[in-house]
Amino acid sequence: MIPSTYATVAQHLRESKSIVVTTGAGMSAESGVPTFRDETGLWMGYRPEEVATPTAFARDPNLVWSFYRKRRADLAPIQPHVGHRVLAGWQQRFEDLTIITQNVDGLHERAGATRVFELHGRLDLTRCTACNHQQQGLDDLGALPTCPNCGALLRPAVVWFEEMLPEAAIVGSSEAIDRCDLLLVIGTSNRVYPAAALVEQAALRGVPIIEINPKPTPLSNLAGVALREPCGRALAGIDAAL
Ligand code: BV8
Ligand code: ZN
Repeated sequence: MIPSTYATVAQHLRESKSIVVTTGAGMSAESGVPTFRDETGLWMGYRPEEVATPTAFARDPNLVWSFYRKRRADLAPIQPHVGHRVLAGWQQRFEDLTIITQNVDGLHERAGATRVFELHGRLDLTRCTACNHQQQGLDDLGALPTCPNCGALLRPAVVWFEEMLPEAAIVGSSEAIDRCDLLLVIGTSNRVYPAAALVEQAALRGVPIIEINPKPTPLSNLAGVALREPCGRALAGIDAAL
């Protein structure tokens, strides 16, 4: 017996021509990546808005880099879970399915997803603060790495608070939202903008919105269907109902 909500979501997917799935830190929770705002809302003892900013990095590059050095080390052994694999499989099954993620862990791509907009960059990419040098990988770069080209400090190639999102990602995401006739919102607290504005943009178009999150969010009122459960189980259940 398939619970109605899985069958309902499966029906929406089958009837849609253009699907967008937006994901946040909750999408990676079942892979063992800590979320930002669950429980204490602290991020390994810090508030994200206090360490993930250019001001914090300028003020104390050692602290900010040590924070990312630990997250990079923690990410190295982590694998995508069934939910990442289901979404990647749906990109083969459905004609037009775009994933828009706030996550910087690269797990959608590792699971085989092909069309992914990464709004906030990637933790496994490091770039120079002064020239256009960048390097791929999660190897330990030491306490405070400097650029092999010009000697300036290196930084994680992620989007910090108060920084603009990559133009191509935000334009591509907005176009996907303008084209879609179904939006799944998975594992995000919908607190960070402009990522959360994409959900509001879809709602303004009257697109059916399905939220998959154990807890409600400030934008839950925009969702016609809410699956209040972990996304790995929900996505596997919906996939079985297709
Ligand atoms: C911008 C990369 C224009 C870094 C991140 C004042 C000055 C400047 C800007 C602002 C300001 N006030 C507000 C802003 C805008 C600001 C913002 O939105 N602030 C918030 C805090 C209010 N945004 C920005 O600054 C953006 N840039 O606006 O530029 C500008 C420029 C200059 C001046 C003004 C404006 C940049 C935002 C990007 C920040 N970078 N990450 C890094 O990772 O180190 S954000 C960070 O939060 C992550 O990317 C994360 O993904 C993201 C959002 O969090 P969520 O993904 O939603 O995660 P969260 O933990 O919150 O929630 C997890 C959810 O999962 C929960 O709901 C939970 O219930 C659920 N869950 C848990 N387990 C599961 C699950 N769901 C399903 N299954 C499970 N198993
Ligand atoms: Zn350099």
